[in-house]
Amino acid sequence: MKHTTNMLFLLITSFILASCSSNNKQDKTQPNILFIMTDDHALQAISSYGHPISKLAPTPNIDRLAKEGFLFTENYCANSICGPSRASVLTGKHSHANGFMKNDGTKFNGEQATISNILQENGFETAVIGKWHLNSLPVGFDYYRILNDQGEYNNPDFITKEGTTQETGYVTELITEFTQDWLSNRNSDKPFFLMMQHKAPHRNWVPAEKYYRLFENTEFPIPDNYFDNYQGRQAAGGQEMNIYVDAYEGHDLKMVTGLDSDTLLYDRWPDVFFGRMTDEERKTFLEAYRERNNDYYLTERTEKEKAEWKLQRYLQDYLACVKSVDESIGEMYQYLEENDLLENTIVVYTSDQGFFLGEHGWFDKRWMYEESFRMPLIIRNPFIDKKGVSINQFTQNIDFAPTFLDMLGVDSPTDMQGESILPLMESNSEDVPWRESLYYHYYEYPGFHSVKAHNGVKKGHFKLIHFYKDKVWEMYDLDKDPDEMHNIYGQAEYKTKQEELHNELDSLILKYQVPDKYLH
Ligand code: SGN
Ligand code: CA
Repeated sequence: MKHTTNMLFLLITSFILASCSSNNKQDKTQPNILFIMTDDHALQAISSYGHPISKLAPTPNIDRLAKEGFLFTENYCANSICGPSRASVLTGKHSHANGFMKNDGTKFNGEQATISNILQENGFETAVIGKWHLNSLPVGFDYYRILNDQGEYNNPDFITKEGTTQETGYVTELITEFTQDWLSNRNSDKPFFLMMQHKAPHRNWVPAEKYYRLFENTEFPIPDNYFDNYQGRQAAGGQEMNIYVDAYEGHDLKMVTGLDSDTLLYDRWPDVFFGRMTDEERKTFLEAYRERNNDYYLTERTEKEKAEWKLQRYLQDYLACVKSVDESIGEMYQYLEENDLLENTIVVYTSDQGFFLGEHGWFDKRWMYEESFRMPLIIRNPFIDKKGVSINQFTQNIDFAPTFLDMLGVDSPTDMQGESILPLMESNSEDVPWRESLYYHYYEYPGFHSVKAHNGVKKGHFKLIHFYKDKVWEMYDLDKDPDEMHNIYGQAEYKTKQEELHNELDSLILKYQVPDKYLH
């Protein structure tokens, strides 16, 4: 009897001690997820992926997540554009199956089975902070503080359940601050699922004031295919996303009307850029860019040199935006550490799709070509005792929801089309039976940047793309042609491979039940 009383006393004391050791009352064996998604963050701009651009603009804080976790080297999106990618992340489904196929004003149906609805029903505290861009308000979230539509870099509006408020400051820093505020004030009896969604580095690439001049003396490498002539690739010839043709000189490239001018050249959307700054902020901005803008007019340049100048301006601003994102990741890491959350919070880093950093002459995304099809994915999972592991299997954003549910111990609905990638992390990934091909489908045409609708399959190092409205096919051998410059479709030597890819595409269309009306 005495023994039992002692045991009971011990148990109660250790329980009290455990719950007093931090202000975080939740059971430590129950994981939380911090899901961080940036907007348009190219793999080429994350040092862990090893691209030469990122050597000049390193991302040490994002890299630390990879060093302490898993780097997915072959992760892809299902439809390389904002709203559709976000809808796939939330639902675990391809665009046709979740109903959000284009960024054309479609309203996301938040009542369907989403990761937030499911986790909320299963006792998780759910929140989304930052970019949302699904045209309907978040459903299944206990808390939201989201940007309006694309959001603004300077002094942006945020929407909460209480209404819209204009905040003072730089968007990346505000999102970090609001995320930490939520964590500090959350119901800490429950585990959380928190989506922190940065606007940066989305167009028009406005850096934080302290970083306006960060890369002003950095010459980034010019891609070999910057002056692509799109030979053999009909659809690529018709796009409107060329840095030296289509980028707005004032809005995107921050160019002014002449020597010492304070007026931007064609400021396409003053409301979201200069219109958001105070007079003082505009002045500081113009001063920071003055020397470089004057140099544009003081130095004679050929058309080719002007195009190269524009690439440098684009990359300097884009990477300066990334610098703030990386800093934000460092601040979140520190917050988790200081608040005793690092060892029971799974941190996921990704972007809504890939992005072109001058390859083919382009900015933007949308294509099934590698730069925009690929998505960064890094997961730091303290519940698995492995560090610095690369996973090279084909994963996709439709896998995110089933993976998160699996990691949190919640069943996935059977109609989710993605697969949990947790087994790839737990076992030796090479030994796990896994998919050998990926399905892709982009719908938004006509639309911004004039990229024709297409679908396709990637299998091994081969890719088949169908621009189905024009009945045009493309095929690439990525081992021989990683930049996708040589369309080998119809070439005799690839006949067998081509047939194999056609069959694979047909079987994926069946597997994912893509309605016939979307294939013509
Ligand atoms: C805006 C951009 C486009 C971009 C789309 C979609 N123009 O329309 O360049 O492709 O958003 O971006 S802008 O001048 O208004 O920035 S997405 O991230 O929402 O998919
Ligand atoms: Ca995007």
